[in-house]
Amino acid sequence: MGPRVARSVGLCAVSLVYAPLYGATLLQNPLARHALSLNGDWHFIVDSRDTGVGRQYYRNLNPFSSPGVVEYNFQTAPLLHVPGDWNSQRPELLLYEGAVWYERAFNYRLPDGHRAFFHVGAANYRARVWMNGEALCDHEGGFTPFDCEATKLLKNGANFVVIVVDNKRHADDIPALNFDWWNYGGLTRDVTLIDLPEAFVEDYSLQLERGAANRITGWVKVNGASAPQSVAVGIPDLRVFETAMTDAKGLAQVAFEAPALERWTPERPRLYRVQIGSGSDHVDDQIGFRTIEARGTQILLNGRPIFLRGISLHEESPFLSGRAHGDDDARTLFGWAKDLGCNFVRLAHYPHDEHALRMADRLGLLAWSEIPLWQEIDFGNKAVMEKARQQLEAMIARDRNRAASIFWSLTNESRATPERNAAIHELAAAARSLDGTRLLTAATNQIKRPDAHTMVLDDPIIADLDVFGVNEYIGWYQGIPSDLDSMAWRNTFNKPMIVSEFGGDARQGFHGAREQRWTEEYQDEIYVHQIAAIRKLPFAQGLSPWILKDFRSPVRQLPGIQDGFNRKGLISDLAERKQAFYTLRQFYQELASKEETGRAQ
Ligand code: GCB
Repeated sequence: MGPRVARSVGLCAVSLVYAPLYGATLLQNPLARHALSLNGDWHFIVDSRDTGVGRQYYRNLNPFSSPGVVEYNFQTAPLLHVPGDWNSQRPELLLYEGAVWYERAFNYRLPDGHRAFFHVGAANYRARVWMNGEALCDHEGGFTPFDCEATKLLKNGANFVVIVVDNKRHADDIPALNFDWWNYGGLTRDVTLIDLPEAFVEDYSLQLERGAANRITGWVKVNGASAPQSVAVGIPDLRVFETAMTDAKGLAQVAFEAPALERWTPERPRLYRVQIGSGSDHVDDQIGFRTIEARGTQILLNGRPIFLRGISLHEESPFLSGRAHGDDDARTLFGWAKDLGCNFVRLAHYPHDEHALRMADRLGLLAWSEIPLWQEIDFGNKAVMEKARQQLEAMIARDRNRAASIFWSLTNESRATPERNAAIHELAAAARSLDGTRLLTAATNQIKRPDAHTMVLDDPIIADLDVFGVNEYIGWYQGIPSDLDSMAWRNTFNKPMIVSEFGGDARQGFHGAREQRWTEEYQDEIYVHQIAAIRKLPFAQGLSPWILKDFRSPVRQLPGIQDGFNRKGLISDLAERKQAFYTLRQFYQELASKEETGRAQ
């Protein structure tokens, strides 16, 4: 569906109405497709008064050769690099929240009978696209990809594309008005133009069946075929070559044994080259196979109990404090996590870049992915929950072939209202119907404190989850670190728990007594007591303290300490390690060597 755009030229501000993408095409594995990369420099115009639609910026007119008054000119406008947020590229845009128009010209020739899809890895928060001056598509949601078929709007030869990206916050958005991270705007992930034959492999899912050592099941979806198609799935290293026929919906089911399969683990993250084809279309992927289950209070990877030695992280670049993207940022951030001794990362608080999940696959890091249902969301509002469903669906669809992805997380620290409980119940059902092979989780801080020494973990949404995360800030927002020593934790559900957040702010290089807040010593003291408490909890199956690296946040303004950064990082924004990094590392090294000994026995 095209955007509804007012056509009058003028100064009037036009507020954008966005059509839902739900049910639209979402290409599996866009990174492996034959594509023209549109990454690079784009011209931009800041539109703080929303006049660009009225002034028809999307037509990309030349003010010196067009009739009438044209008060813009992309050709002489400054440049922004894509992928990348605008905030960290231009000092004057550091705090900007509003619309920015992007324009880029390119040469193109689509082979006869082929189809072209305009792919955007992410645009925060709303985006509307015009191809050669014609409306192409809209998207809402700052961290999920979208693909718009542009076949009919493309020309052989010179083309141009215009996109307006708008990161204004609204109460009925996801996330909503307030959140503790930087609202980086722009085309923050890859932009490509993908060339596909008339009928092509749109999507596929291949998973190791639970409880089975080497049975792989899944499906392949073909788009654009008028009759049933044969699809082929090959895994050369396993001597697998299977074929199946598509049904009326274009879906072909596959199931086969792979006797020689080596299962993916964090220690040996074995990925197989998987070839999927139908007709003239072929796509290659790198897929690892493993199972993940929850049984009682345990988490089982490939049938064996695993303890998740984790860390939380925002998708913020390691050295520049802008939005991270691509392989290099992921390799650096995850490299730090590996150095800390992690086998697990909590990717907070929104779906991270596809490159990051693929890097986690390669490096052997299990991953928790979440949608940004962060704290105050309008759970009673059906339109908002429809957006939540779309973001959940896009996250699962994109990453369902990643061995690293083990958790879909539904919310972070939302209040336990009846509306929220009902909404999460529905989202959990939706997630299970989209992917029955992963575990559902959420991070809750709805903890009852009947007395100073007891925490009751009974958030009603835990009933809908397989594993629950608890965010608790004892020693920082509540009490002092030694309060943890005598704390009783009551798990009212017979389910595994992860301490999904704990921590405290420390300015790297600021030293003092262990009782003095904001020092590295105080942060370390929190870690010492938290680790001691977690050691005693039989149902704790992991932790992902808050957080790997200091990150920009507009609500952290303590001068000389925070200066616009949340300082709960184990590593500063300038990549310097704090004391607590080494305390956590020591704990993780001890756990890893015990695990190693256990495996050897
Ligand atoms: C939390 C939130 C996280 C914040 C953190 C903090 O509980 O989940 O987004 O950044 O606390 O530092 O307060």
